[in-house]
Amino acid sequence: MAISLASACTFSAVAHGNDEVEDAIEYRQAVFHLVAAHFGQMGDMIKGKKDFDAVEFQYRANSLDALSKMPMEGFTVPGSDKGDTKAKPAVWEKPALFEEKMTKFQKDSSALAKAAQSGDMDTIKPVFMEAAKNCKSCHTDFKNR
Ligand code: ASC
Repeated sequence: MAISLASACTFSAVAHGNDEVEDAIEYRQAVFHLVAAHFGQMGDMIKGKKDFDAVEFQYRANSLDALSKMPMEGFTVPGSDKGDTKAKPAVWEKPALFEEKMTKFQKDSSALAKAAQSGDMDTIKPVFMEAAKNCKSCHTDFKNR
C-alpha cells in the first residue's frame, strides 16, 4: 500500500520512539490546521460572510484537494494513538471505517476542486455542503472535541 511506503520515508526512525510518535501527531495536526484554514475561508464565501472570489475559491479547493491525501500518513505510526492527540481510539479500533471516511474526504475534496472550476456558486455550494457534512460525521466518530 502506498501509504506504508510513504510513512517509511517520512517517519524513518528505526525504533518507534517518542520523537517519531510526536512527529506523526504534529504532522497530522499541521495538515488538519491547513485543511481547516482553507475550508473555513471557503465556508465564509459560501455563507456570504466574505465576497465570493472564484479564483481564490479555486485556489483553496485545489489546496484542500492536495491536503486531503496527506493526513492518513500521520495515523500510521505505531504508538501515535497515545499522546497529545484528539484522535479517538476508534481510529485504530475501526481502521476500515476510518479509511473509508478518509477516502470520502479525498473524493469530496476532488469533487469540490472540480466544481470550483465552474466559478459558479450554485454549482459549488451543494458540493461544499456535502463535504462539510462528511467532515462533521468523521469528527463525531473519530475526533475528541
Ligand atoms: C470547518 C472545521 C470543521 C468543519 C466542520 C464541517 O471549517 O474546522 O471541523 O468545517 O465544521 O462540518
